[in-house]
Amino acid sequence: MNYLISPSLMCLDLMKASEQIRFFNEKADMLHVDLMDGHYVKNIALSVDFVRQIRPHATIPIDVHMMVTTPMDFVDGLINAGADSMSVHAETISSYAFRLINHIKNANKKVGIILNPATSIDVLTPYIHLLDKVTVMTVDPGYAGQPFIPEMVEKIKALHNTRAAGGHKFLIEVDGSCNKNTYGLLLNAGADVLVMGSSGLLKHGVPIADTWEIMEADIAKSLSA
Ligand code: S6P
Ligand code: MG
Repeated sequence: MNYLISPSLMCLDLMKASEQIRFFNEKADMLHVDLMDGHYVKNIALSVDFVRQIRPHATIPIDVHMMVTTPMDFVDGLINAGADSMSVHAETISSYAFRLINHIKNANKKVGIILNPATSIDVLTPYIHLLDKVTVMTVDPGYAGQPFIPEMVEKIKALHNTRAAGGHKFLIEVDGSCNKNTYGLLLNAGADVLVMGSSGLLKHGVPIADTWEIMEADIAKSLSA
């Protein structure tokens, strides 16, 4: 089974950030950057300037997860900073969804929609044909290290079926608590991209090459079970 790995950079070990990003350039498929404004979620994480700083050092796509109340205020900054793709929470764009999606696409960037655990996949219907990626949050957004919400497995399956029925091409991504307890459930349900954070990959104090090897072995084991 094919899958893509997107390490969540808010979980980097900051004292080893450059070493870990160089490692991901060789091993991972994209870099997941959590942008938080302290308003949409009650936490503050990475920034437009963080994207600008890592851009010259990243050789794989930089994918930004925008946990902000007004995404339109940040999109041009991210485009200029060199982000390759941007995903926004469906609830934050209802008054300007098409303007925002088309603005990102017209800049030749990829666009995704993020669904909170409490948000139905039905919200995607008007613009589903325009999307490059849909992310199912398997934790409420805002923090790393939260418990997995098992109800999301059926949602991933439903999204997978909707994609097939409509002939769509978007990737299905999962963000939150991707680890040895959930890999099999998520990938068998239809996930293409795993966002890897504190529970499955970024363990401070353990060399990244070691945790990567463990992650790969755990995924292989859960797929063969
Ligand atoms: C959460 C954020 C995520 C976390 C990731 C961490 O709001 O969007 O990207 O960084 O969930 O993974 P874990 O394994 O700590 O849950
Ligand atoms: Mg995220």
